Amino acid sequence: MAEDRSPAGFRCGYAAVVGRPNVGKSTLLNRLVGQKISITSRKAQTTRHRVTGIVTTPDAQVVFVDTPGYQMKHRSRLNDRMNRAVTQCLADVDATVLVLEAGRITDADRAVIRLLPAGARVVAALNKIDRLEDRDALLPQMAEVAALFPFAAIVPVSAEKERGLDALVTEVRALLPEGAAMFGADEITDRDERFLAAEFVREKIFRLLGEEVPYATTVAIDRFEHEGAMRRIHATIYVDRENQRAILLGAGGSRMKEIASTARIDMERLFGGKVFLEVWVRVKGGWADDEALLARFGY
Ligand SMILES: Nc1nc2c(ncn2[C@@H]2O[C@H](COP(=O)(O)OP(=O)(O)OP(=O)(O)O)[C@@H](O)[C@H]2O)c(=O)[nH]1
Ligand SMILES: [Mg+2]
Repeated sequence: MAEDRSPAGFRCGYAAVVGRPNVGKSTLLNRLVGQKISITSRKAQTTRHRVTGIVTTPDAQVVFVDTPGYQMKHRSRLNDRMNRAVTQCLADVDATVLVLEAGRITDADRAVIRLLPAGARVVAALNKIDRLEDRDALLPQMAEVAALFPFAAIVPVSAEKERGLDALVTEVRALLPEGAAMFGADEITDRDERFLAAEFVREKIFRLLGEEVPYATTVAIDRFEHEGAMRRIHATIYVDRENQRAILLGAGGSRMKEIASTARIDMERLFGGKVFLEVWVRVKGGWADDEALLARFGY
């Protein structure tokens, strides 16, 4: 008999994680995987790329695919690409996790539900239940959610407090086809270190700066070299306008130093080795609407 690495009844497949901006999709992905691979912040539209997080249990391998928050308020070529990434992902997966915020179902959530392909197998994750003051509010909310779409299951969770995550994986597993694992049990993402390094820098910009600059910013890795156990990484932050460059640098370059040092700590934790990180800032006007630049920046 041919050797099969997976026992009978093993299930494996892709599960999209979708929802409006800021509902906690990336936090959920990270907590499911147990490592930070997708960046998060309090600001909407932090995620711009498709990022997978692989969860392997004794009876399943779920490849969760984090996606940008779907939104229609702000228009740019970058936003169009992000929305397209969501619809494309929905068409490619075996199952979907629709993330909603407990206590706050909005028109933006309904817009995401309208994107779900007919016949899609969807689990609704009602996230941030730790914020609910009244536990009794949960049941009527689940009834409200159930009326929106024929969900396979509705699971209350708290990504941040890691509540309900096993139940969520169980419900998603039930929607996947039977089959052998596609990835090794120790693999956690299909993204490489270069991508993750750029993302960690971008996360610090989202966390440390105000409402304008993060959206005018992207990050490219110019150099990524191994020197023994050490990684030498050169990154460039591109901004839209000259005044944003000054804001990003801060007095005497202080803000830039904080961005670089906090990003480096994240890299060292995930990569498991020392990182030497240098970050520059350059102005590239109109990059978010320039197809050629977007392609160059990996969008
Ligand atoms: N209280 C609470 N906050 C949460 C929970 N999950 C996520 N958050 C917070 O919600 C905010 C948004 O989280 P993200 O994971 O970045 O949200 P997202 O849906 O990926 O957002 P976009 O990528 O911008 O679409 C962050 O401030 C998180 O800390 C939760 O279970 N409870
Ligand atoms: Mg996100």
